[in-house]
Amino acid sequence: SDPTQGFNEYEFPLDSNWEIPRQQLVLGSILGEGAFGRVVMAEADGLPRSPPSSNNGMGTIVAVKMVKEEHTDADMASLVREMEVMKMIGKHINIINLLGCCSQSGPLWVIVEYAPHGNLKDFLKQNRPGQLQRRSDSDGYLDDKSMQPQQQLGEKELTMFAFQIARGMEYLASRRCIHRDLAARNVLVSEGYVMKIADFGLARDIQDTDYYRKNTNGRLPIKWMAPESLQEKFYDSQSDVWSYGVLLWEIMTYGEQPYPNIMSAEELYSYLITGQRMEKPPKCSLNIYVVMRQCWHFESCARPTFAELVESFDGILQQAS
Ligand code: ACK
Repeated sequence: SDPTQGFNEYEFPLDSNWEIPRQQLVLGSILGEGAFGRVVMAEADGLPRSPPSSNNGMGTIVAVKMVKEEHTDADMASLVREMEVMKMIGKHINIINLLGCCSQSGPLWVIVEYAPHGNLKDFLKQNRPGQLQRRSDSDGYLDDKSMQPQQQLGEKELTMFAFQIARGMEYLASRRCIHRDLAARNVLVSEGYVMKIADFGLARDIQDTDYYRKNTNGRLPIKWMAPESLQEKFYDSQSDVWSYGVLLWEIMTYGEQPYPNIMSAEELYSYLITGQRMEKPPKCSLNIYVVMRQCWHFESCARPTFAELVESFDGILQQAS
């Protein structure tokens, strides 16, 4: 067999704005695997764009996206497209930013910011009030040392999370980027509990993707979809606003599963078209529930824009302080 298989399988044009010498990266453990690829933690030396706070003289911790050994050409095309979308969109504090890439003589590595606290859904579940926390660096055993006092995730913090995600989405929408899968599982929690929207550059081929199939957690992503996406596979920034409303509900319930009794897309659509919506979560203030309900207007033009959502949360946060 060809020894270069899976090594120099593809050739990419050199983009000197983003290319980083491969020797500057030391790959570590696998953070996760998706359908198309893999995300690996790595330590990087001398990244020009690394924030000083994350560089303690030992190199910057980054996340590296790559395809798996058993990938198809379509998987590789999707990763390249994701990288190109990230280059085009530019930087914002509330999105996972591209740091660089290794594209020459070897496998394609797309280097992005690392978010140490993982995805928002699990983060919320781990920080439910009145729950003993297990430190992420513990050895897997629950003992006194691995318990930490309850972190204060109150309404103020949750509202701040919602505000930051609205800002990230406002930026993406201003760059003409439609996310199509906005949910707490696709928001990552960075240092200082900064919210960062992930996977916004993923090519989602709406015709080919079977959104009605369960994801890896056995859950239906349809529960985040706007009625027009369910019915006509139509997506725009206003359908992202609907999903943002469901994400807001996830935040205010500390990561509960939306519509627990709904089992299919047909059932969900008839629930929504008859005007039914999820109730106000117990810990959610009325003004935030009003915003949630505005995001769930059946008519997409009646929903607020992300710019208006940023304004609303700005006001809510000022009232609270
Ligand atoms: O949801 P997770 O725990 O967080 O599992 C997925 C997995 O890798 C596959 O996407 C995690 N992941 C992805 N990007 C990053 C990142 N930049 N920082 C930390 N974890 C990440 C993600």
